[in-house]
Amino acid sequence: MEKKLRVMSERPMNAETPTEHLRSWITANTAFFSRNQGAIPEDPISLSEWRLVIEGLVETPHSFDFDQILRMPKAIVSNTLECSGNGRSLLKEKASGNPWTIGGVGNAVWGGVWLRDLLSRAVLKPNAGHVACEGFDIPLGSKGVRFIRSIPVEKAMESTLLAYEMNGEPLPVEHGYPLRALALGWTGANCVKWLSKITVLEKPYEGFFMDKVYRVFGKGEDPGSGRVVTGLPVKSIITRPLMNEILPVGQIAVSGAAYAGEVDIEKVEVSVDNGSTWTPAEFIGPFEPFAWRHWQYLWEAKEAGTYKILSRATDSEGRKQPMNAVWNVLGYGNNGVSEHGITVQVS
Ligand SMILES: Nc1nc2c(c(=O)[nH]1)N[C@H]1C(S)=C(S)[C@@H](COP(=O)(O)O)O[C@H]1N2
Ligand SMILES: [Mo]
Repeated sequence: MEKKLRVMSERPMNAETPTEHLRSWITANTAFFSRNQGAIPEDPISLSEWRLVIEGLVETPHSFDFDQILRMPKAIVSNTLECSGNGRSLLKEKASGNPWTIGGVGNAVWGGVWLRDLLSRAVLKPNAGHVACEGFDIPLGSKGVRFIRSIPVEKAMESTLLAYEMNGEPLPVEHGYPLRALALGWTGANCVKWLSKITVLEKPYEGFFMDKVYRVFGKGEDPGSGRVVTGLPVKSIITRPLMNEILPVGQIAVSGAAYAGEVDIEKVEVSVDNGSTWTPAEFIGPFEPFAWRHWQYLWEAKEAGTYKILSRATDSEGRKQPMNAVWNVLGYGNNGVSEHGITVQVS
């Protein structure tokens, strides 16, 4: 594996995509960020040993082998995956966790099967309310807690893919080989890698990765009282120019990406005077549900000086990025305009 990433920790492996690699609409597998609570399996599991068990509140529990999955109707969808903590290090007040800048995000075209097709075969019982996904990665903590996350049954039946391909290649080991969940448009924490078991429950699964983390809560508050992270909030990032770049007077291409999870991006505006005036950017590249939209703004920089460039996205439900992010203890969901601004020198 030859990765082009900025490594934040080796064990577990947590690494972000360098900004230059966020400039293409598809993020190359070799440049895609990597976020892990446990150890990435050293070797790919043998497909003849692998099974996906479906149990709990279903009429007929199932154990699918990989061939059965491959024989099911295939779906190919784009999805921008972002870690809940992306942007954390840009918050004005420090929050604990991996110091992501903007690179805890990437966009890929995923091939796989709809979770609904598997759940329909097993037949949900009437009291089915949540669907818990379990990964077979080896826990690193002393308590040995496996990565298990549940999502509401509505999300599982509507728009959750189980992916075995990423950008036309078999799902890479570090991204969950042979099969991972993708709750489309929801934060990475809802997208369990190395899937081995799905348990249908009445209520949300209770466990460390549901109750202690991936919740939005303030100082002195009980983590379990916080809102569980789900859909991505509306956000934009600037990928060109780079922070502190020195540029000649003249036309400067400002570009980036904007995304809002399950919702489309309606508009992106750019300010080169730290928010006094705003000009619409133009969209470039593909427009697909659940995927980011790339944009650019051609700025005529007439005078030398120091400039703070900001971008601000609005989604199709009229929600705008806030000027400043709402702080929380674990620093989730930083979509602040100001936090994501970049400063350049024009000379
Ligand atoms: N089994 C398992 N799945 C997991 C994780 C994990 O540690 N173990 N991390 C989650 C988190 S927090 C994120 S952001 C995404 C990251 O996916 P990636 O490493 O493919 O980019 O995987 C999610 N799925
Ligand atoms: Mo994450």
